[in-house]
Amino acid sequence: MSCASVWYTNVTPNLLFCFENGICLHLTRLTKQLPRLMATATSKKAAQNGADQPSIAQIPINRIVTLDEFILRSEKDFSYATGELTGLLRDIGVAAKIINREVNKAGLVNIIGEANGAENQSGDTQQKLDVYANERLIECLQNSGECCAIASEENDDIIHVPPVNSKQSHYVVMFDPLDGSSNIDVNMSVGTIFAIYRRKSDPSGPASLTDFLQSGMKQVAAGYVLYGTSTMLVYTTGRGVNGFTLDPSIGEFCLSHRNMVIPEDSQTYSVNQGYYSKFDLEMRRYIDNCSDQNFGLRYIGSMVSDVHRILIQGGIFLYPSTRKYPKGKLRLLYECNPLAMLIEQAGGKAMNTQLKRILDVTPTELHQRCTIAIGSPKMVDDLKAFIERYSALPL
Ligand code: FBP
Repeated sequence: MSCASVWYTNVTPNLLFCFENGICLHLTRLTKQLPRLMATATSKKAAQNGADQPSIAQIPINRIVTLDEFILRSEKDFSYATGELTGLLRDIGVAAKIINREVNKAGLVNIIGEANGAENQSGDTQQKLDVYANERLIECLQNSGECCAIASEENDDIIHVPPVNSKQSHYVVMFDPLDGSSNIDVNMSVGTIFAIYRRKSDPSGPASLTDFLQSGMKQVAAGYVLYGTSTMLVYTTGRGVNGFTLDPSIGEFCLSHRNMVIPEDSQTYSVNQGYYSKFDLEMRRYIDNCSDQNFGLRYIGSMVSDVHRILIQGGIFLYPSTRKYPKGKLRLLYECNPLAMLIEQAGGKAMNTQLKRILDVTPTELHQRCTIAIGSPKMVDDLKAFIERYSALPL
C-alpha cells in the first residue's frame, strides 16, 4: 500500500483518509493502524537503504525524534530483528497514551477510588484505574499479536494471546499496569512497569509458565511509563537507557533524555521509614548511618516514581523484609527485574538483602515477591558492606 497519494474526502471531525488503491480509513481506525502501516512502509524503506540511515547518535540533539522513529532506527542494531519487538514496544507506547489520557483526568471522571471492593491475586484492593490500565495494555498487546502470552500483577494466571493472522510470536510480556496505585486518589505520580522476554517454549504451541520464570538477565527489553508532572516512557533493550516525554499537542513520545546515566553516589535514600522498627538490624544500622550523615529521605510510595528520581538525581531505594512481608513486598518479575535492568543499564546496581544481584535470581512463581536495594552503585555497595558487617544471619 503506497502512502504517496492520500486525499481527504471531508473535513468533519471524523477525517476520512482514502488511499489510491481505494482503501478508505476513518481517522480513529487510521490512528490505530497507522503505526503498523508506517512500520511496514518505513521498515521496508529502512531495510532497503538501512546502510545510509543515520543512527540515533548521528541525529542532531535539537531534532524531534519520536519513540516510533527511535525504535525503528534502533532495530537495525539487531541483525536478527524481525520487527516483532518493534511492534511490541509500539503497542506499549500506544497503551501508555490511552492510560495517560485517563490518568490525567482521573480527578474529573468516576475512575478514582476502589473498583467495587475487587481484589487482585494477592488480595490487594484494586483501584478502578488499575483495572482500566490493565485492560488497555492487554487489549493493545492482543491487537497486534506480537506477543504470545501476558502476565500482569492484576491477573492470577498468564493470559494467552491468540495468534493474529496465524503469526507465531516469540515474545512474552509481563507488567504492573499501575504501580503505586495507592497514590492515585491523592493525585501523586504512578506508573506502568513492563518487561519483555523471548519465549522458551515451541512457538507452534501455546506459551507456558516456563516462558515467564526466566531470570532478569534474559529480559530483551524493560521499561516504565511515569504518569507525573509530564508523562515519560523510559526503556532499554540492553543498549543503554533512553527517556521519551509525551508531547500532548502532537500525541507523540519525543526523545528527551538520551543515554541516561545514574549518578555514581548521592546523599538521598528512599525507604518507608515508618517500618523502621520492623526492619532487620543491618537495615536499621544502615538507615541510622544515613541520618547520621544527614542524608535526605525521599519516599513517594510509588516505586516507579522513586526509582525514576534516583535514575536522574542518584540515591538508593530500599524495600527490605518486614513482618508483613518477610520476603519483601515488591514483585520480582514485573517490578524489580525490569527496574533492575534499567538501572544497571544506566550504570547503577540492584540487589536483594541477601546480597544477590536481582537479575541473577531465578524465579519460581509468577507473582513472587522479593526484597530490593536499587540505585547509585556507590550507595548499593555501601549498603552491602553494612549488611555484611551487621547481618546476624550467615550470608
Ligand atoms: P502496587 O504495585 O500494588 O501499587 O504496590 C507497589 C507499591 O505501591 C510500590 O510502588 C511502592 O514502592 C510500595 O508499594 C509502597 O509500599 P508501602 O506503602 O508499604 O511503603
